[in-house]
Amino acid sequence: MPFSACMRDCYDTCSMVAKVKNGRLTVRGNPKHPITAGFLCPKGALLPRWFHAEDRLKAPLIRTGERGSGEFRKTDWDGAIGIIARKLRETIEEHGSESVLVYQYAGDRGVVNYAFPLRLFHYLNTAMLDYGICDRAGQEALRDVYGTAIGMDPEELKNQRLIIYWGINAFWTNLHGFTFAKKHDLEIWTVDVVRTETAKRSHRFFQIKPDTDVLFALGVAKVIIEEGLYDKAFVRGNVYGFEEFKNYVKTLSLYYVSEETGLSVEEIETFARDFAEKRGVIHIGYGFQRSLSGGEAVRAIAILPALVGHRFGFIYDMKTIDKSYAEGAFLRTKPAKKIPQMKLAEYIERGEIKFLYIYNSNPLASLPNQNRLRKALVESDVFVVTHDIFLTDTALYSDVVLPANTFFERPDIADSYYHRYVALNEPVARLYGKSNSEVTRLLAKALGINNPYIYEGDEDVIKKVIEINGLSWEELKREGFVKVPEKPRAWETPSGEIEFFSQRAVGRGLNPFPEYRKPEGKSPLRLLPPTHRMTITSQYHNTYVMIDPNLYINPSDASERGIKDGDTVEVFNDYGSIRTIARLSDDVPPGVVLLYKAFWVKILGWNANFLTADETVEKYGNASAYHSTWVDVKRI
Ligand SMILES: Nc1nc2c(c(=O)[nH]1)N[C@H]1C(S)=C(S)[C@@H](COP(=O)(O)OP(=O)(O)OC[C@H]3O[C@@H](n4cnc5c(=O)[nH]c(N)nc54)[C@H](O)[C@@H]3O)O[C@H]1N2
Ligand SMILES: Nc1nc2c(c(=O)[nH]1)N[C@H]1C(S)=C(S)[C@@H](COP(=O)(O)OP(=O)(O)OC[C@H]3O[C@@H](n4cnc5c(=O)[nH]c(N)nc54)[C@H](O)[C@@H]3O)O[C@H]1N2
Ligand SMILES: [Mo]
Repeated sequence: MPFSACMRDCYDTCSMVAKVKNGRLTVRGNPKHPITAGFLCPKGALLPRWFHAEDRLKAPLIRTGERGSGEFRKTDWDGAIGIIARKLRETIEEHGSESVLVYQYAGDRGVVNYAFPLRLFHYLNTAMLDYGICDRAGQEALRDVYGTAIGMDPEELKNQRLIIYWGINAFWTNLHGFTFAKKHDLEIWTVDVVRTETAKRSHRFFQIKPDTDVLFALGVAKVIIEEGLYDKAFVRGNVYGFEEFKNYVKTLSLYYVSEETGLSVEEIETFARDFAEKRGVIHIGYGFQRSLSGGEAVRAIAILPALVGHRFGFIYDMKTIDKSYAEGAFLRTKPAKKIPQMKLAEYIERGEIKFLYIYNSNPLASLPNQNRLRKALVESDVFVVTHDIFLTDTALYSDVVLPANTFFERPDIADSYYHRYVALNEPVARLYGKSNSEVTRLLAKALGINNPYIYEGDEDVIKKVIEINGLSWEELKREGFVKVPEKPRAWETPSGEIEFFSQRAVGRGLNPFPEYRKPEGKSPLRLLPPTHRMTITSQYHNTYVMIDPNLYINPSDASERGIKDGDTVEVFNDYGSIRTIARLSDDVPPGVVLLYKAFWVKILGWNANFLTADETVEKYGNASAYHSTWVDVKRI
């Protein structure tokens, strides 16, 4: 049976076995894959529903009404590609190649389908995205301390005693990782603002106030150092700036840490003592670092595993294979103008983007401050092309919409940002639409481009990437996955050591040590917009429907506002306002409200991103700050 790889933007990158019988797709987890372990998450198990969805796009569309109106006419592929090619050529002639932007993200993580279209845009020397939506602040922070954001192979957890899920709802977002830790009998702790499903299944839960992680981690470090619990030989031989760091935390009062974080002094001390004794490993989440203090928090947390003698005692990112061949940046003849992903609206407002080609992403659901982005699109003359499987909100605001196929319909391979396996994906059927690479080739042909790289076949690209990385094609074909061996590596910092005193951070004008800033907002309640169990950002909202659009609020905040469970409420701030149902819950602490991630606006009429902050954290790569959002709520 053919192997599939779940291409979703998810830690687990599952290897699956798929088949189509009597026209219906069935999938199951590959039993041999050590992380997938023969089972799928609830979203994976429903993939056939997504694949067979009635509302999949079947023909290219040309917009006939206002942006967002949903008025389109159908056309054929030649017609649509012809229009796009003509417009692209005209735009480049009139405004230069840098007025063209390709906006893509991880809607499909296949090496070919993620990267191949970029070959065309590199060849045309267009502007490119500087990614900042997801994990950027943490990337920068870990580089400040270790010179890399690539941590431990999670399979090494077999030999560990304690895993801490710090700001990650692993039971929802990394189910196979969470199950692996359980299976190997690790002790599990969670640090989160919300009593999540992960927290409920952990041995210990540290419920922290938002944005105070920097202080908590520094407080823990202080106890470990001052009680002499750290690995002295390791620190002496491998840490840069330990004495200065020790002096830095000396002045920190644990009472202050307790007051700010909401954790008792005893909780901070027992965390420190048990963490040191059990030499804990920390899985640092992506969600919580999307805030104004996220980078500083990750820097502080990153210090803890090193104190107890781990060379790379964190899990954050994993880059096992070199995928640059698929992307083909070598086709450029001049350096790329980089546009920060979070500043899309600002660049459109300034008239710097005249042609926008979007694939693998749904920015009209996923970017913050939707009112601003939508207004910018409506008021500008930017020509927008969207290539997607569905008529998303982004598609509704586009001039041309192209139907995409799914990963069940084409070959590819995928790596994971969590584990060390590459998975094979073989096509099982063809229903509708074209792959990202097919569209690239059609467009190149219509533009009269002759460069052979842009016409390379998917299978050739896949085999070349496998070869470049020294992996076995035979093993991949036989098992459906192959493990990428880990090479010995050093810390890629200026000193070559783990930098508690970060020279790289100083180079960006930051304090050498992580700094705490009291979180402040204009409105009284902190809005958290985290992941939902049944979606991947906006994906599956239309197909799985089991979404939860309610506002979760602590009973004390609700009663202050006269709100009862089930009441309709307005949630508002300077960015916008939305209406939904309030649910009273002790899982969210006082002062905090929660709305799940980035659902389809065309279904709900709103989503959390009509409220989220579009500020960026400049010193951490213009990273997003979704979690630094404040709102108020009233009953209506
Ligand atoms: N089911 C599902 N899985 C997914 C996704 C999805 O949408 N749904 N999305 C995928 C993507 S794109 C990503 S990036 C990952 C994200 O994976 P996670 O990092 O697990 O995602 P989030 O739910 O955004 O954030 C994790 C937690 O951070 C907590 N948090 C918020 N503020 C703070 C804080 O100040 N301190 C602390 N300690 N915690 C805080 C939130 O309460 C939340 O429980 O998941 C991937 N997997
Ligand atoms: N409120 C709030 N907003 C958030 C976040 C949050 O925590 N809260 N998290 C942020 C994070 S971490 C991330 S990573 C971003 C993600 O934001 P996006 O990149 O916009 O992610 P998705 O919503 O998954 O959209 C992916 C789109 O790609 C399409 N697609 C899937 N496969 C293919 C394919 O093979 N070809 C083509 N052409 N299209 C395909 C899907 O149908 C879908 O419409 O969202 C961010 N937005
Ligand atoms: Mo993400």
